[in-house]
Amino acid sequence: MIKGLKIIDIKRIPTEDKGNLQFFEGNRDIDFEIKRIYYISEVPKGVWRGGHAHKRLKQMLFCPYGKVQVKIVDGFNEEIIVLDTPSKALVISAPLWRDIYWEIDSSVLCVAASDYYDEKDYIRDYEEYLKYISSR
Ligand code: T46
Repeated sequence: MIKGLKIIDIKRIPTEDKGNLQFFEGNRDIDFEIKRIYYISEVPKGVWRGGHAHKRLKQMLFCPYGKVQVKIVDGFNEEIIVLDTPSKALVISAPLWRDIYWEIDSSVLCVAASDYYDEKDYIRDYEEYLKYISSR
């Protein structure tokens, strides 16, 4: 797996005939404090989002409903992680380029992030990203 990526199992508490409750805690299940939660919904099947990297932000991505494909690139290697169960999460803790593909209509992508929104933390141009990682 590309350095800076980790897959984790989100804890699940089943209740007979009443579904599951799942949870994770910042600084316990993931190694950062959670300052922001955001989620992406109502995306039609076949759409790509993302197309950027973050310089410092750490994130945990999970898909409680539906199926998305997360394509991660570190400038040399590529890895595809499929999020298709509410129990699977992808933790990204390095400046990695990502593209996300919606495999099922209206899949919900949720993100727990280590910091507040800051557009200056984004690199949205791939050539600029390659320069950024080679200068580190
Ligand atoms: C990521 C992937 C998985 C805000 O104003 N506040 C926010 O907290 C966020 C996350 C976004 N925005 C604004 C910035 C743009 O004007 O919402 C607009 C759409 O954001 P963006 O084009 O970056 O959306 P995605 O789906 O390409 O990327 C998002 C996150 O931005 C990014 O951190 O890793 O989801």
